[in-house]
Amino acid sequence: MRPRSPLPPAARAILRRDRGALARLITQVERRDPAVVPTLKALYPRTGSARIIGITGPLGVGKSSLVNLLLAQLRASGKTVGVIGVDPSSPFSGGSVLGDRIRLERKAGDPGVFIRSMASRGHAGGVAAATLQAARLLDAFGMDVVLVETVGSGQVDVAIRDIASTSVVVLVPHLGDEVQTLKAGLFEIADVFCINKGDLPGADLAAKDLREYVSLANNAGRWKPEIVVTSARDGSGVPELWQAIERHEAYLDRDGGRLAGDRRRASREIEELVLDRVAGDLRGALENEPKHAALLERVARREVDPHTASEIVSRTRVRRRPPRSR
Ligand SMILES: Nc1nc2c(ncn2[C@@H]2O[C@H](COP(=O)(O)OP(=O)(O)O)[C@@H](O)[C@H]2O)c(=O)[nH]1
Ligand SMILES: [Mg+2]
Repeated sequence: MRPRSPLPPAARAILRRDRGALARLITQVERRDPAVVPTLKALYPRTGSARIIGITGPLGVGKSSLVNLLLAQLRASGKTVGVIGVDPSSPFSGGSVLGDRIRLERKAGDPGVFIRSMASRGHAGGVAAATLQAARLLDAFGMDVVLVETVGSGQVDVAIRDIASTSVVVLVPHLGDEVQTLKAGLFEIADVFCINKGDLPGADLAAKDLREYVSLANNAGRWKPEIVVTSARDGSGVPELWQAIERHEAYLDRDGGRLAGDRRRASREIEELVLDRVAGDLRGALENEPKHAALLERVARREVDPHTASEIVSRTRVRRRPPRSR
């Protein structure tokens, strides 16, 4: 093995718990600045102790309100907490739909809390990747818990499984549109269902329906999603919500699920990174390499079809030149 190189200054700043450095690094991650990569590499071995909890579900169900209450409760029990809010953005305007920048007030000067709102512009995969790196920076920074609120954008919501060890799906009593959302894959990712706005009529019925739904699912021997009714208006059920999250976390530790989950997440992350790299390389090659220029020309002239061309390109790209020796 190579001797360990000294930590990059930005990585050292994170380990010193420098909040300014943390904010700057998250911005770099958000902009996909390649300069941040050595820091991310150096910090990776220092991560893995934070509990990363995803809070997801349709707009307006009370996710931000619940995050606020969970934050207060966790701080009261002495835990340090990072919060990441992923904003909804309109694919048409590229702007924020409701300007729903997370409405959380950090208790002035509390060093045990770091709140960050991330834009969700760009493709879902990119947003998820940036969110994962931001959560990991908060982990390296030393936060005990990282709460990640994702909003409304189905793909990002589902991608929370590739970021968080426990995913909470928040719903409200009158399931209408939410049923559609469930079909879109939210049901499969839930470790805990939270029926919020329990102060409104219908919460018990919704919980009962959901309980039936969960009991029908074929998950023998595996974790059965818990169902908790909360009201962010009066705070009821919030301690029970956290207990359900903790039970799931304990279950992961008991049955080797944490390592399995981390392995699955590693596979997804590496896949994304390799695809990014390959896509970049390939685009450059197709546009710049003379041998490909001739091929593109032939495809344009209908002498070769694009399928055959893709086979030719894949074959030549796989046989890579070995790295030059120094
Ligand atoms: N009645 C009631 N209203 C709530 C509750 N939780 C949140 N709300 C309200 O629902 C609206 C949306 O809440 P918000 O936390 O922003 O939802 P988010 O979009 O899921 O983050 C706000 O007006 C909240 O005051 C609740 O438990 N009961
Ligand atoms: Mg919100």
